[in-house]
Amino acid sequence: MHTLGNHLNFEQTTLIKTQYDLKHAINDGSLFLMGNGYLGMRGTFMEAKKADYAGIIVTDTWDNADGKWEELSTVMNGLFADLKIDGRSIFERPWTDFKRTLDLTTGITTRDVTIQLDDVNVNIKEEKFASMDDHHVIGMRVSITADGPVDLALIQGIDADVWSLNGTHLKEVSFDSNDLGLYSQARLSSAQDIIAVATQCNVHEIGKQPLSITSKTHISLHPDTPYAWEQIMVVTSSHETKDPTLWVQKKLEDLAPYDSLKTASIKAWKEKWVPFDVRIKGDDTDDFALKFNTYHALIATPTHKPLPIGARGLSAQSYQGAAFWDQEIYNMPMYLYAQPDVAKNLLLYRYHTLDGAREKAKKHGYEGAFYAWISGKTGKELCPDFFFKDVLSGRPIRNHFNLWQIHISFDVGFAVLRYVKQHQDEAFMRDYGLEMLIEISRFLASRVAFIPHRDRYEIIRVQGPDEYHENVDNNAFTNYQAHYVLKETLQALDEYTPKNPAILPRDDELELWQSIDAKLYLPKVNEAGLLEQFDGYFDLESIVPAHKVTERLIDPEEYYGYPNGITVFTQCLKQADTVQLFSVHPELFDEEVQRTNYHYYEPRTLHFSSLSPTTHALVAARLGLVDEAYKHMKKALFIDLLNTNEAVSGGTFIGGMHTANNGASWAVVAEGFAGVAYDDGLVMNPHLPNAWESITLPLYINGALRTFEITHKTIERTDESSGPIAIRIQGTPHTLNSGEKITYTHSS
Ligand code: IFM
Repeated sequence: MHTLGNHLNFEQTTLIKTQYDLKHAINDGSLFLMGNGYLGMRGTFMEAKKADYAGIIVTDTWDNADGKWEELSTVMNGLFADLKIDGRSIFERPWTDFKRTLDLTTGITTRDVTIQLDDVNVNIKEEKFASMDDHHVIGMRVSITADGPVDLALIQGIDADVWSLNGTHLKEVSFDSNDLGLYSQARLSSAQDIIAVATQCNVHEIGKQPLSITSKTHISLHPDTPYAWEQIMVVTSSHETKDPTLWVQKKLEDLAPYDSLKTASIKAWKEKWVPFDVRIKGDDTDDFALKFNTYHALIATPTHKPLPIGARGLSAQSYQGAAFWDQEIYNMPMYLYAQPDVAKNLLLYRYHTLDGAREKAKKHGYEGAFYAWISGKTGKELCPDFFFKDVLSGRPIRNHFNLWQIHISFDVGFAVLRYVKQHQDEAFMRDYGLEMLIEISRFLASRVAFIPHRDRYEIIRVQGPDEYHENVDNNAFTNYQAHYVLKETLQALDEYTPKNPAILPRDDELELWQSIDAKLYLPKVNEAGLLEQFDGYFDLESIVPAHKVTERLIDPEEYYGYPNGITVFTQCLKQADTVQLFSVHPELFDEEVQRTNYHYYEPRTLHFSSLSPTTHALVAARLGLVDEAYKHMKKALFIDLLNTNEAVSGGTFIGGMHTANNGASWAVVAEGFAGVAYDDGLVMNPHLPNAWESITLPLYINGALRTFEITHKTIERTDESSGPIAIRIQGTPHTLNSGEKITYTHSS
């Protein structure tokens, strides 16, 4: 067994914890999450309730219960079970020999615990999984044994007393039962949507409670009569079927036995892992931590329908279960290289939310598509105007994330272009992509300002990814990203004919776009080789290292950013926008410029965004700054495992899995250390950390999955598929057939 820290260990592909403390329940519930992109069942135990942060979060259930936060709902828990001894829950008794596990390859979690009674010990073994084969199903098997006689009351049922972050979503909860199982239906509080849950378990006696339906079984446990039960829950909503209750009833009728469901899920997981199964040789901990992050990225990603990846996936309702730019910039690369169908599905989600983006643009006086900063099902803006508080005055702060982080639209356009170029999906471009690009360019054209005395277009009053500096002009990341999308859109208009010609820009629009393409201000590198993050950034107070700025806090809970937080009039950054720019557009600046800027901005960066470590690791690795890259990669790999980031910011709960970081960890290995890129063909410029011997990397290329074994000196193709692969290594073109190996030398 290997130690990770925080009482966490691992053995091969299994995460293990041998200590239980309610204080860690929020975090543990996320770490041991089970899921399948449709639902996430928090890693809590059978007897857990609201106070233990029990929750099953189902995608496509957005609802606003408190009038402020529209978020995904937690649904009724059909896997509730408790064992009472003399009327007291096992939760209230001393536990010994506690061990919980999560097998990343099968998604199965277990708990093994002994409950100490006066003269008897009762051992409980609990096993659970969210089916990867049938997304509506979660199964649990529990077995109990005792070393002496004891009478137990087993209570099983559907519990609506679940954790919900911002208000109670489940209204008009009703319960029912028949010979097959227990049923519950609820209406979401603001939406008219219906949630239905059914549970199959051993029903002996039915007793109703206001918030749950339970069945009670008396068990006389003896050392030679172990007892076990299986409980299987199914769930759906009115987004999927007209009559959810009927649907779950039917589902119970046809339900396969527990073992068959489990076998099918294990098989589906095995297939799921094939394209994502990156191996790191040389450091077992890094290898495990990468797998852990990939597991969480996978279970956060809906694949059954075009729906968004939430910033905390399906691990908690924080960040509203909604998509940010994280989806296109941090989660997308893994899918672009390993399973492009999933990347396409995510882009289709953005296509289906075009109307929401159009509405947002119109509302604020612009044209085209201004994508929501926080985007749920329809793409309407979910980001409230007020969410941080000035802790010194108690007054709310108006942050402008929803209005000024306009880079979101260009990030979506950038992802469309990446996908189409890398996978030559012309049909996608004709049917969907072009329309998105046109609407994004329209938005840009209505958002830029022409400054006559400088004879150029500028993008003023924005907020870059570095959220501590709001209301800035000509943010380098935003301007370059906008320009790239516009330039490529103009080119795409020459190359592709859209399915629907009515979407094409008018001639006067085209003329304006060409003028913006020619005259959009793109900040240039100064004499010192530096690119200014935004106009006037270099005039701000320089504090190095950035952490020194925290000495100025009056209250530890103070918000650091706009309008007058401690970083605002300084060069201290939440994350560095120029480094961010290099991460998506390495082709725009030579390596020396990137290195100079990296060394300037990194010491000024607080890395208080969970997105920051992977961005820095990726850029540093590409630049051959291997130790620096590895330092940031280590941080990224352990953000969740070691619970390093704050769960509350400015009074708002932001805990749960850091899904962008989970997905981007894969990207750092592939695009950073293995140096993979797509530039009219596959490119590889590896820079492996000293601690690693090799990376085994499956990549989806030319319509099939190929595998590469990359060491400090060689790249070998290890898959058995036929046909050569063209690959540029350190600038030299090669072709690699299965079993062939190339020796390379470092360019830097
Ligand atoms: O999208 C990010 C943002 O850049 C920083 N705050 C958290 C968001 C969700 O991860």
